[in-house]
Amino acid sequence: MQSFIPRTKFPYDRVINWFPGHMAKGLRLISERLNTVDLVVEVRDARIPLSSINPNFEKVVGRKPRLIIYNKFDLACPDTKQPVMNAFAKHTPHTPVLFTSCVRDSHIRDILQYAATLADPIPHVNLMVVGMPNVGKSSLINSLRRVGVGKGKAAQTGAQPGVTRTVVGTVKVLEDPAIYLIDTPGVMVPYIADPIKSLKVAVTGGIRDHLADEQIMVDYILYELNRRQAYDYSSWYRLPDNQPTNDVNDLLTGVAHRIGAVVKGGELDMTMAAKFFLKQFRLGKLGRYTLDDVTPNALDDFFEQVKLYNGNTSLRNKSSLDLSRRQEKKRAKLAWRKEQQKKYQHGGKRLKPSEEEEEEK
Ligand SMILES: Nc1nc2c(ncn2[C@@H]2O[C@H](COP(=O)(O)OP(=O)(O)OP(=O)(O)O)[C@@H](O)[C@H]2O)c(=O)[nH]1
Ligand SMILES: [Mg+2]
Repeated sequence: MQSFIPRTKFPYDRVINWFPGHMAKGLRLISERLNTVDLVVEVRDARIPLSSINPNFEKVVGRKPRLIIYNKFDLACPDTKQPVMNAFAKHTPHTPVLFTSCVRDSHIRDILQYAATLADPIPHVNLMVVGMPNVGKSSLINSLRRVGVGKGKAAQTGAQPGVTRTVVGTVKVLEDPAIYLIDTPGVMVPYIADPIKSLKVAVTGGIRDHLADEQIMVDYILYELNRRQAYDYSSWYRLPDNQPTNDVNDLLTGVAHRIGAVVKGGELDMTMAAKFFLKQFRLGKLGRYTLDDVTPNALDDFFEQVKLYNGNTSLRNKSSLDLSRRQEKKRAKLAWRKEQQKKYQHGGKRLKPSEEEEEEK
């Protein structure tokens, strides 16, 4: 072990791009539905807090009040949260950021609580969930619905990206105040210029596996594990002398033997081994890892280069006078309904106005 020196670089120059038609259409529909939306919930992947930012959303939804959710935090390195929160507080102080995991009800309650605070000026809160593919948008909607109104799945989810193909909704996730959600298809950046960035998105499941070579993805994970001296894989997959390796073929040979991935003639099935290893990584079985550099300097550099929208779009700052006509209409309708209920109901019995007037006398 002492003599093992991990690779310090991962040379990779192929850009993996994926932007099928349903994404272009999805982005258009998101833009069209925006005027009925009070808050955009942009979901990102906590394992790649920078690489899962889609600059397209800045253009399309940037000027709407927005809540940023870093989901799948159960799979990311726990140390990711603080530096990322600090960087956002410094560079985009008007945009709230939460780290969540769909399986943690307390995280889900935090989102509901935040959305409920908006119900002060607005009677019905309409939320639209957007984000890159496979970050957990639909899972989040199902979790919000389960925790908020105790109801079952409303949105289809899946381990591969591209499950939600069109804009779907609205789904009620809270009764009082009334909160509704719209699900949208994951939208990829049409062209990712940085090859490593595209590889990170693929490794975390944002790009269809057949477009990114599984063995290269495993090689990249191996490189990242070694960099962190996370060498447990060498004993789990019984590598020679339990020694770590820089060679993906050594790793995949160990994995193939361990899971019995053998094809006709006794040859090892390296693709099956790569798929298995990738799945283990994505399920968090190898540990919690963040693939983007989240040191304060790297975060500052990122914010210098990429200008994220930082307008004060917070709904909390809006007085009722600032509300849109649609919201004012909703508010007036609700007030009218409440008034009618008070007027016509008495002890659960519906009274005619004249009867009630009689009583009032
Ligand atoms: N570990 C973990 N897995 C999650 C979490 N949220 C979602 N997932 C899993 O991630 C995968 C993708 O979830 P979806 O909800 O379908 O993702 P999506 O963003 O709607 O994906 P598209 O509709 O394809 O854009 C599923 O296998 C979920 O079970 C989370 O917080 N933690
Ligand atoms: Mg979905």
